[in-house]
Amino acid sequence: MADQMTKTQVNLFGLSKADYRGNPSTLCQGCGHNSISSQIIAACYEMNILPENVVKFSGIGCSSKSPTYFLNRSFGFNGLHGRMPSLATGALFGDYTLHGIGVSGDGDSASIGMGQFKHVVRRNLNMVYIIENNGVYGLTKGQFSATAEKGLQLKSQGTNPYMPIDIAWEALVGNATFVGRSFAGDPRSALHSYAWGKEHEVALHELSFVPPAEDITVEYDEGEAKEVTLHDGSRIILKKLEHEYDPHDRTAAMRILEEANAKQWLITGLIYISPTKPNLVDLHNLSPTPLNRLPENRIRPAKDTIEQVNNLMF
Ligand SMILES: Cc1ncc(C[n+]2csc(CCOP(=O)(O)OP(=O)(O)O)c2C)c(N)n1
Ligand SMILES: [Mg+2]
Repeated sequence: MADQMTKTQVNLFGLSKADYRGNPSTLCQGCGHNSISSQIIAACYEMNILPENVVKFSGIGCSSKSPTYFLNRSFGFNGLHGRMPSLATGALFGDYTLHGIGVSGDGDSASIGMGQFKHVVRRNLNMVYIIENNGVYGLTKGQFSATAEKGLQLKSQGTNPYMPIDIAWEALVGNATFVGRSFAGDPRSALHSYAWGKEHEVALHELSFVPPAEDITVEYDEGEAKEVTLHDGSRIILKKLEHEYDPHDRTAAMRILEEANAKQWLITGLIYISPTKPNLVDLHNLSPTPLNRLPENRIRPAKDTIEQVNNLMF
């Protein structure tokens, strides 16, 4: 009996939570990026996703470093700054049977990588694209990013004079088929209770030379607006979508984001979903065998075809 009680819990694949972990995080303690990594570990374990069937992508930044801190047994590519979408497109064309998870930052996606972001959304690549938005270029010491609020004052940066880019809005306008937003410190953000989150928490962090900050956690209900003070002293107002909100209605989604911008709210919840639009793989009618598993003689064009192409007059 005692033996049974100490037995490690496993999922349908017989894997324990530890099988979904990565290396210990080197990010600052209390950083929201770590909470997101924890939730990715918990979600993949709970959803019985085989780590070997996952491919992780990222660009450059603290957030983009975080795939090292989850799913050690998965494939992973760390790309150039802002260029993760190209990398992901190539890799998932090569093998569309893999689950793609991309992790990027607001600098990586909304500043240098904005063009890439808009196109990967437009093409509806079959992946989950997470943007860990802290309003700054964290890795290079906290310059304002393109998502920083106008008028935001930071000791080291002065006042931000520019209008912010709303990434959820950009995704929606760009024809994304799934747009959701959460606050890293919302314990119920993963559709589970606070108790569940605590119980399933994964220690990602041990040591750091940056003074550790407390994790910011906030609990608020559907329809509720809640002000939160961040580590740098800045404040945001979170507003969770109402229970009655219909995420299938794109016009309503645009209206709510526009209203939120006027009221300076950060809307959280499932903003938009369109389950029926074809993704990139469907659009290109790829072969049932993933391209990376086709033998060379099936990939190479026939001799006649090559001759035809070579003889084409432009
Ligand atoms: C081409 C290029 N330009 C600039 C940099 C410097 N740089 C490294 S990370 C970064 C910003 C990262 O910001 P964000 O994506 O928000 O990540 P965070 O660290 O905030 O998570 C910049 C500008 C770089 N590595 N490569
Ligand atoms: Mg950032």
